[in-house]
Amino acid sequence: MRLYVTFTSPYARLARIIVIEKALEDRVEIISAKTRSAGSPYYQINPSGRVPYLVDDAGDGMEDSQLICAYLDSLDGKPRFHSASHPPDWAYLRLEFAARSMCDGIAVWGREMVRPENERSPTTLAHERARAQRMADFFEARVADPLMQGPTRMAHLILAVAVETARKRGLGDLTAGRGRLASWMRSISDLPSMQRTAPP
Ligand SMILES: N[C@@H](CCC(=O)N[C@@H](CS)C(=O)NCC(=O)O)C(=O)O
Repeated sequence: MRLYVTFTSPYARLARIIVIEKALEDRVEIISAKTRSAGSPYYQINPSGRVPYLVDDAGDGMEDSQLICAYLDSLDGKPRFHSASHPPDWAYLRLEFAARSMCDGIAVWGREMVRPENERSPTTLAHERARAQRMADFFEARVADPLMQGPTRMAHLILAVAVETARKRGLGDLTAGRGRLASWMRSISDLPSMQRTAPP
């Protein structure tokens, strides 16, 4: 299989984490894609131009970290980061999708920050800065929840990647003044899969 990534994308990082966690490194080749570039040869592979993008053993391509992580996690028939519980675990899913929402905002911030300074929107940056603070407060109040303390699931990985992306992209340390989130982050940031996928 081939996994197209950029090493700065938080979404591609989630897929790379699952590759490591599920011991798929021998089966998945990680390929650096040229995104956001007119005429990039990558557009012949994935017309949306986004990463992550996985081409499976049958040659079928799929995009979006949510689908790719679930697919990779399911390959051995023993998913660890996703549950197929019936009825769905709504309490857990609420946390996972809140973490995704936080990550989406931080990704918008990151995208804005890679633009030349005179092209950045102060309105967008202020909006995302405020959203990130609200979401950090939200998780400060919830990381003690058993759902955020138990075995690592996608919600944990997404929140940790979001907080680390914020720090890396100049949005600041969202754990500052948030002791519970800070100590929760320390434990997850120590995972070898988090350390090995840290953004450059
Ligand atoms: N919802 C998608 C988001 C993917 C995404 O936005 N990727 C960004 C990098 S963080 C990208 O490829 N941007 C290039 C572009 O928009 O052309 C996912 O979860 O995979």
